[in-house]
Amino acid sequence: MTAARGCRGSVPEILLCDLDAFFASVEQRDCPEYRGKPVVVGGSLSGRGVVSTCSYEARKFGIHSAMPVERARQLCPGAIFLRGDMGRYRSVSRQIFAVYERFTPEIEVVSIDEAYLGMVAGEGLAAAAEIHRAVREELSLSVTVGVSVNKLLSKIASELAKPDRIGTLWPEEVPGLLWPLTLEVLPGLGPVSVQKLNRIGIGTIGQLAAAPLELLRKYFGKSALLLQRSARGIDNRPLEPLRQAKSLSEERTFSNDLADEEAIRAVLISQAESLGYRLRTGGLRARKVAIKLRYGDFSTITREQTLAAPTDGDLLLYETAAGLFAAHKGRPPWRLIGLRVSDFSTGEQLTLFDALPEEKEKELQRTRDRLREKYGGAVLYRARRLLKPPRRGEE
Ligand code: TTP
Ligand code: MG
Repeated sequence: MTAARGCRGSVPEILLCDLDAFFASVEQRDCPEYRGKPVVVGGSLSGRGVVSTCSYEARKFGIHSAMPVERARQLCPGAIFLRGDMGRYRSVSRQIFAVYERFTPEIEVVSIDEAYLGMVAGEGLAAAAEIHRAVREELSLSVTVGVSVNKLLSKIASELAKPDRIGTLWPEEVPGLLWPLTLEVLPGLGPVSVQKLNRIGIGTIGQLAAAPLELLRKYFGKSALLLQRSARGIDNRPLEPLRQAKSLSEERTFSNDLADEEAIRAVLISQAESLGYRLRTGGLRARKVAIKLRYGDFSTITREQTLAAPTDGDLLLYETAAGLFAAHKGRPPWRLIGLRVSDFSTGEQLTLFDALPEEKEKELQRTRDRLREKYGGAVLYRARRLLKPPRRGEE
């Protein structure tokens, strides 16, 4: 790790900061009697639904995100089951991002508890230690920080270091540390791709790095090069602080074609919630909303609508998207659905990670509740399951 430090010299560094068992840790922090115990957050009053997350104590019983709550109850009947409080988690999230802001203006928000931070060459590790300490001392939470020179390696470094530690994975360590590991460690590689690779005799990241590109092309087409590059630790994606983004999007390819309109709407709800959240944390509003739809025969369309006024509200984003879907849905099945927002304005917006006024927080809560009432809690849980298969299951 130290040998090649000098060579790295002028290469900027990137941190990936990811809170440990985020929702569950907030619960344990705020309720001392939950500390040291298996805590499961998720589900609904009726006891159905899926696990959003659980404490590391609960993970020992085999419980994990996206697992049906009923199954979690079977695995650990004595666990503490909580429905969770998104308003509180969002406000803690803003406090965490406010800590990050003290270290760098270059922040790419990935999710409610995860962000990439751009650092000057040679400063990543020291900043990581400071951030780890500040989050612990000021917010009583534990964050894992991955440090490297690109997003991919920082992300892997943090996954390998979890929980509550700082991990590094420098490019020169890739052959020794990364190559012996199995494919699941590569972010973004889902179970279907892993199986495909296993079938052609590729079981480790090193084998993927060394495989003939032609062979990979046969199975992965245009993605082959990207796949092999990631196995070699190469990642040229720039850091994208929200303010510079021209558009934000989410899309989901289905491993099996979907013929169920309700499931498509469920995915759109989830995408609208996520994009709405990203807009709000960045103090942005979007005037244009577009959907991308791929039909059974692989033909793909995008359809856009311009709103009367820019918005950062989940409900309007969802309703616009659902309207576009209804108008252009054609015949089932569908292979992909995506949602994109663009044409941003900042107007009277908050600065990055300023606290939302209480009224605004309440309004958001009402919107979420309305969505749930209108479309049913189950539909939202279903969306989560479609969007987030257990852990790194994105395909
Ligand atoms: P993650 O960072 O994926 O998970 P985590 O913070 O609970 O655990 P760790 O990072 O230590 O592995 O997700 C952050 C939060 O997002 C999580 O606390 C709850 C929420 N979430 C869901 O609601 N559904 C999900 O399927 C996942 C994975 C997370
Ligand atoms: Mg986390």
